[in-house]
This record gives sequence, structure tokens and C-alpha cells, in this order.
Amino acid sequence: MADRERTFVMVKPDGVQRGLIGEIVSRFEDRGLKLVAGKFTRLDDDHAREHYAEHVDKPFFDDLTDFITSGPVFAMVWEGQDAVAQVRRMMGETDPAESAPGTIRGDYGLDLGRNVVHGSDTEEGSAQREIELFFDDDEQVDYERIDEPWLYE
Ligand code: D4T
Repeated sequence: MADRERTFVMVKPDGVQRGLIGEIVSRFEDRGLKLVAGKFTRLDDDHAREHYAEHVDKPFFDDLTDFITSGPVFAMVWEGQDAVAQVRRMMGETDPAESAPGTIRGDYGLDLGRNVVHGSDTEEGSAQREIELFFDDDEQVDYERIDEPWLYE
């Protein structure tokens, strides 16, 4: 079995307002990923700027931080085999208009600035950095899901 890893996922304010938390959580659960942390919260400006620090020089940065602080989000950590890349595939492209039907953004979004969900990218260290920005170690729970022997060879 390949390495299990953890990734950071967040239902953005548009996804929360549109009542999509349950749907998004269900997709990851059904796939066999394991929820190890969750937090319903609202980002302040400093947190938003840190989370999106890589985009600080981009023209859309202010709109992005305004949007992500505009309402509550549901932040999560999901664990599983190849979790970072698999979650990215399930989310679709950054722009919902370019996302295939069957992906979260392809099924629930139309506009780049309202793309429903965030997931860590595959760059080394991204997921760990984002997890640490939202969760303390003791907020992540280690446990076995009862179906694990049926999910992994
Ligand atoms: P996030 O980080 O929100 O999961 O999105 P991605 O990882 O798929 O894409 P990203 O970091 O490149 O973009 C972050 C965020 O900025 C918005 N955005 C992006 C925007 O409003 N205008 C743009 O031109 C781009 C490239 C959408 C996602």
C-alpha cells in the first residue's frame, strides 16, 4: 500500500451559504477518505492573507481575501492514500467553468471567484503548512475507520 497522507480542505463561504457542506463531506467519505479534523469558523484578515500568501502580488488578491473572510467556512483534514492529489482531482480545475462534470466545482460552480471549495495543492509541504494554519496537533484525531481493510489491499 502506498503512503497515506493528510490534506487540508475548506468549504468556502459560497459553499457554506449554498448548503453544500454535507454534499462535499459525503463525497470524500464515500470515496474512502477519512475525516481526522473539522472546524466551522470564520477567517480574519490576517489568517486569510497568510493562507493565500502565495498570491499576495496577484491582482485578484484583495478580492480573494475579502471573499474568503466574508462568511463562515468549514475547514477539514482528510487522510488517505494519495489524499492530496485525489482531493484535487475530485475538486476539478481552479475555474469551475473548466471543470469536468462529476467534480465538485464542475457540478456546483460557474465562476472562478466562487469556486466552492479549497484543497491543498501537490507542492511539497503545502498541505502540512495549511493544516498547521488551521489546526493544532491535538485537534487531529487518529483512529481506524471500520472499512479500512476493505478500502486498502
Ligand atoms: P484554491 O487555492 O482556492 O483551492 O484554488 P486553487 O488552488 O485551485 O487555485 P489558486 O491557488 O491558483 O487560486 C486561489 C483562488 O484564487 C481565485 N482566483 C484565482 C481568482 O479569483 N482569480 C484568478 O485569476 C485566479 C487564478 C480562485 C482560487
